[in-house]
Amino acid sequence: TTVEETLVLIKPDGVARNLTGQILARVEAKGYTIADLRMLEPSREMLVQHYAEHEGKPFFEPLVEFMGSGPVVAVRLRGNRVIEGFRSLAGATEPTTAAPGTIRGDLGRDWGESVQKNLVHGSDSTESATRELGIWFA
Ligand code: DAT
Ligand code: MG
Repeated sequence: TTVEETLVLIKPDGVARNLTGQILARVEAKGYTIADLRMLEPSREMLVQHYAEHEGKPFFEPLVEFMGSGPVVAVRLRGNRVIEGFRSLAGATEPTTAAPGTIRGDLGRDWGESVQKNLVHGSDSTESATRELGIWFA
C-alpha cells in the first residue's frame, strides 16, 4: 500500500452553494480519511504561495481574488493513492468537460466567464501535496 496525504480545498463557490457536506460525503464514501479539516478565509499571501506555479498567467489575479472572496474548507485527506484518487473524483478542470460521476461533472456549473469556480482543488503530485499542506496546515 501507498498511504498518502493530499490537500483538498472546497473553494468559495462550493461553500457558498452549500455543497461542503456533499463533497465530503463523496470522499468519505470512497474510503478516504479526513485527517484534519479547517474553515478559513485565506490571506492573499497564502493564495499567492498556493498558486505559485500559475504566477504570471493571465488568470492568476482573478483566481487569487476569487479564492479570497469567501470562506474555504481545507482538508488533509489520507488514503492509498489518494493524490491521484481525489483528482479522479474531482474530474477535469472545466465543469463542462468533467465527466459525469465526478464532483465537477455532477455539481459544477458553466458560469460562462472562466473556469475558476470549479468547486474543489486537489494536489497534483506528492511534492505539491507536501508543499500545499504546509501552507494550509502550518
Ligand atoms: P486544477 O485545479 O484542475 O489542478 P490548474 O492547476 O491547471 O487546474 O489550475 C488551477 C485553477 O486555476 C483551476 O482550478 C481553475 C483556474 N484555471 C486554470 N486554467 C485556467 C484558465 N485557462 N482560465 C481561467 N482559469 C483557469
Ligand atoms: Mg492544479
